Amino acid sequence: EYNDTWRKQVIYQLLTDRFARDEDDFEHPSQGRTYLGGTWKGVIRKLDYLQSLGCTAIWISPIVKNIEGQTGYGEPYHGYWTQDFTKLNSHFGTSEDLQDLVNNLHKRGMLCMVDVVVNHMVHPGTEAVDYSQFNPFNQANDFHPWKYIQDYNNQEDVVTGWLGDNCVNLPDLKTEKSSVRKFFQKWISDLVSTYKFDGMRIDTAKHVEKSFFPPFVKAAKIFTTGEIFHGNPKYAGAYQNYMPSVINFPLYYQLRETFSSPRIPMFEYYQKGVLDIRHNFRDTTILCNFLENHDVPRFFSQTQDNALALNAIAATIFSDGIPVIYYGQEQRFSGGDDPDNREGLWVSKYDTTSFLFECISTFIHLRQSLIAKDPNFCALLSQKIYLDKRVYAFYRTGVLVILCNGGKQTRKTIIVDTSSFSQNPTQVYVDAFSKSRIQATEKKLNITIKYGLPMYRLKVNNDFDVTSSSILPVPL
Ligand code: ABC
Ligand code: CA
Repeated sequence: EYNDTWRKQVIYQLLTDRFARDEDDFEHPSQGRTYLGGTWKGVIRKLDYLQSLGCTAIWISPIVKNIEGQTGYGEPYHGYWTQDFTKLNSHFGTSEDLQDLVNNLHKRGMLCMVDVVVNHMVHPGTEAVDYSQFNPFNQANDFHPWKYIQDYNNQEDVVTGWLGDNCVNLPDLKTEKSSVRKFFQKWISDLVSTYKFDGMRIDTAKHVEKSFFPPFVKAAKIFTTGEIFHGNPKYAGAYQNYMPSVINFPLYYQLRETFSSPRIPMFEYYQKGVLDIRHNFRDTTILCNFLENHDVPRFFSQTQDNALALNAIAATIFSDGIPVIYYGQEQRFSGGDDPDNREGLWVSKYDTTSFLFECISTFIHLRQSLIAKDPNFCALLSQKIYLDKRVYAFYRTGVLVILCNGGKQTRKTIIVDTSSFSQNPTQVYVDAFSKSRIQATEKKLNITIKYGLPMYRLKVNNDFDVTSSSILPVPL
């Protein structure tokens, strides 16, 4: 079943235009609101890079033809401004290039998730929309009347209103109309058979009525996760009755508040970031967990502390659910709001020895070795083993994850009672980074938190092999 396959993945979210060009030119411009030349061929060239990071799936930008030319918000280098659903975005390459990309991924045992936009098309400016330029929805009565969303607390308004503003507005499709739905069902089914996609991310999903999704997901026959951009777990959780997975915005907001500012107490993180989410979603093991994406300021635009960042990243990689790494996170990018958070990755020279790259790679390989040892890892929820104002520690099938939001100054020792997860009263544990060992005495484990870092104490059975090199001492 494809949901089980996806639970084991680590997804790398990339913006096709910003990830890699046909040829490397590290001096090429890397900022702004215009196409900068990233392509599907470019992605193929960097699959080794992704594999050394440990990611096993990629999420690419929407692939269909967008409008051409400048608007008040630049060009659609991000791919979200559809003009023609039946053609590809030629800036990203040809149909063959896209097929090559998916084939190359599959050869490596990797998966491809495509971003799809069904909520709207695009229209720049304030004059009347010329619907005839759209394909196939080329008449006004395929769209809701032009009226911007005014009240985000009114779901009817959120679903039928238009996104955007007078600079660039997004004509809202009548997704409730049966001809529109029929088109999309056939469209997605054809896309999947032509390009062999393994998953899709549905853009603006909270702006489409829920009843649209079950037949759409069914027609696609692939893993589906929806963008429900909302911090409330009850609101977002409701969507899991209509599609298998959603992007975990409730966790995102808690991570930012816990590890950035105002740094809420860990008690609150445990309640809101763990328990409330479990309470409101039918299955947390398939949510897509992230710390950054293309719509929010990067973590390092708000916080400089590497220790806090590593803790937050560890939370996305080891909490219930599927980790998503946003391209550039591994290079410690620090752009703020859109478009600054969409830097060309080439400025990093694709360095696989940078500090964050090695840390993230270590986390990911650790997760994968845990899954390899025990296939139940993905299905089993984490279990609280310690909680105080600055530390929340949990156990999950072979690993102890100690999250601390005290920052890099923190040095403290906690005592963990091992009886709830280990039968062996003198079990030995090894740290994932330093490889140093500690041993429980009478089911009690003393764990020293140094520099506020998350320390991974693993059960040693044979020997635990973490592929990446040891990276301490850490530049804090
Ligand atoms: C362009 C410019 C921007 C400019 C903007 C007005 O217009 O680039 O600089 O600020 C694409 C492009 C964007 C472009 C837009 C609009 O199109 O990528 O660059 O912005 O032309 C998805 C995609 C996104 C994409 C689109 C459109 C949708 O991921 O990349 O944008 O296809 C809303 C939508 C969400 C959408 C997001 C950008 O806007 O719901 O689907 N993302 C609140 C609302 C959200 C809202 C969010 C951001 O703010 O609830 O609905 O997202 O505006 C918490 C609450 C949250 C709240 C936050 C702010 O606070 O719990 O609910 O979120 O406490
Ligand atoms: Ca809509």
